[in-house]
Amino acid sequence: MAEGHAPMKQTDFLSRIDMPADLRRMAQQDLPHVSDEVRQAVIEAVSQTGGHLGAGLGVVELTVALHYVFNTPDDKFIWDVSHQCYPHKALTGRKSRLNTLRTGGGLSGFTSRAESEFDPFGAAHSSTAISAALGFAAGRDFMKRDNQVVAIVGDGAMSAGMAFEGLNNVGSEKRRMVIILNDNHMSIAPPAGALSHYLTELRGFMPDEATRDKGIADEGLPSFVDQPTMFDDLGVPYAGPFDGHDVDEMVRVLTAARDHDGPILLHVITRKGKGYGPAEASADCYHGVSKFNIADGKQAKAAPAAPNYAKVFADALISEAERDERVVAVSPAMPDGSGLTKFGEMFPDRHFDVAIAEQHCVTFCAGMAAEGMRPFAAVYSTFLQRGYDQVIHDVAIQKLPVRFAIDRAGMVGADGVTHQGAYDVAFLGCVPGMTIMAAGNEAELVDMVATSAAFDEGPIALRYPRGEGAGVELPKQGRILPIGKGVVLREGTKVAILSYGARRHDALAAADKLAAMGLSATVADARFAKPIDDDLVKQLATNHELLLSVEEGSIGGFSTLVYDSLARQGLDTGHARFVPVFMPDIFIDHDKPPVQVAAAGLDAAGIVVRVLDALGIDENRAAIAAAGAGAE
Ligand SMILES: Cc1ncc(C[n+]2csc(CCOP(=O)(O)OP(=O)(O)O)c2C)c(N)n1
Repeated sequence: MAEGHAPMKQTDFLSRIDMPADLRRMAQQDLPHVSDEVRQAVIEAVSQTGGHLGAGLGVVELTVALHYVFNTPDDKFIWDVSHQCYPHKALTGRKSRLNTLRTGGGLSGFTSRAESEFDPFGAAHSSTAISAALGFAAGRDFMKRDNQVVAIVGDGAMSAGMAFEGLNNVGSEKRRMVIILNDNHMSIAPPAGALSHYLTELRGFMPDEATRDKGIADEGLPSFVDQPTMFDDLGVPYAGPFDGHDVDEMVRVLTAARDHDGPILLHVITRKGKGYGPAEASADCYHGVSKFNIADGKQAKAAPAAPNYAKVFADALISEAERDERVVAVSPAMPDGSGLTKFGEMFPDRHFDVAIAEQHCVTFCAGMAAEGMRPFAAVYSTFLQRGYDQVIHDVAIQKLPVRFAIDRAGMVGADGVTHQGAYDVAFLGCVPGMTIMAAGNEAELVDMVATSAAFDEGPIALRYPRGEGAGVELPKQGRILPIGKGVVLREGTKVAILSYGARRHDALAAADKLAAMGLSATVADARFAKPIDDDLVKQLATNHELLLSVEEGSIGGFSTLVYDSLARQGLDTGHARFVPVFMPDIFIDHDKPPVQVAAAGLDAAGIVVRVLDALGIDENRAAIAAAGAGAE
């Protein structure tokens, strides 16, 4: 519950606000009440949908004050990561749809240009706001407009190289813009790195309320730090620290910042999860939650039917690390999500949380590999995109054995379009010398961890999806797989399905359905996209009428490598017709993962439909799809 106000009053203020202009007509003394009601609305909505809660609760007063002071949408707010934007959505015409957040067809969990003119820039990957805001400021100046631009950046996001690149440019460009450093002393996990220590020092300079009031009254944008900060030294004047939960203080400071000429950085101290007891009490401040019960904060999590892939990965890595002290694990700010917290507890000096720094993570691993270590870079597929040049330039060209453990590969569900793990096979597949594997199930993941630990010949990647495994038995110890070799799972005659990765169970289920229709299918698990198993491709292409590749990845990935194998071996004509099944070539929005998979035609029913289409068999496709959706 939001603090301080009885439920009766909850909608007295927010019900009068549809757009920020309505808020700006209110008296400043009403803003604490507005804040309480916004907080309550966010808690209620997220209790029904799940989503990012802690970050939004921490910026309620800041958001209310921002919309009170600035003239949105002419003035631009650029929310970094933008997982904290739910209060902003509540105040910008989307209040009635808050309970559709992150659900199919509902509001995005992030800012989205397509969704609202109050979202001038979309984000979900961190640390882009300063660069984008400077771009908006430069564009404004060229267009001779006079609107303000505000970047709101968390202390975690500030740890990334891109944030520093932006600051470096802001300090020399000197354009009129506001950077709000929203310091809640949390990333997803506790913040890592030296910047975090530095900010802790700055926070220590925050004086009491009376001194802050006097400083703001006297100077407008005072710095309470007793010497120039690193931001001042970079040419971006620093003001603060201020109390981000004091909405009056925020209004006064933001008004001064709005009228400031040139860049200014406001150091605003907030608390992640503020105003909701269970969030404040939890270690991760309810960064991301499932649906929950508001009264006690208990999250509705279905008991998992099988261990999730991240945990299986981490346990397998622990087992390798126990046998080999050269095995180390590196996570860019996602130790929990990657399952590595336990690894860190067991091997504190062999686990590195390098903060939100994927580029550094990759090159740091390259250095360790060059020195003879066996580093695992545990990075989500979507975030590895940021370390791509490092993969090529620092790792692959130098043939360094960095192990890329690529989690959340494939559909990610509610995080949606920005987080789909779609592209890794495509963007790694074109890099010379990469070895690329995908786990067909969690047992194969254990084998692939062992295989990569033992592989010193060059870079190697293993991809695995978000969520639960297929429920198969796990080996006690991983086996080292033969590099570049797939495996036939079931023999058939007419159709061959070559599965790459965790849609393997759908390929097998599709073969069952086809068998029931009198169509005999072979199913193979490719295991490797590169080097691809040419012999297996040849065998499947020459002994069947139809060859399907199945993968939960984008165009240009595994299917392209199968095409290439067929062409290189002269099998592209006069042999099996080739049907590539991959994710549709569109940006896929948020929804439940099974819905996304079915819509993409990657479930068993979708595979069957592709087979029937290719064979020209006129069956009732809708009925097949419906039966498939129920059965899988
Ligand atoms: C490039 C990138 N890497 C990792 C993430 C995952 N991630 C989402 S929010 C977050 C922490 C952000 O911390 P901070 O900026 O302090 O914001 P807070 O959640 O504390 O408000 C991380 C690591 C991401 N969104 N983008």
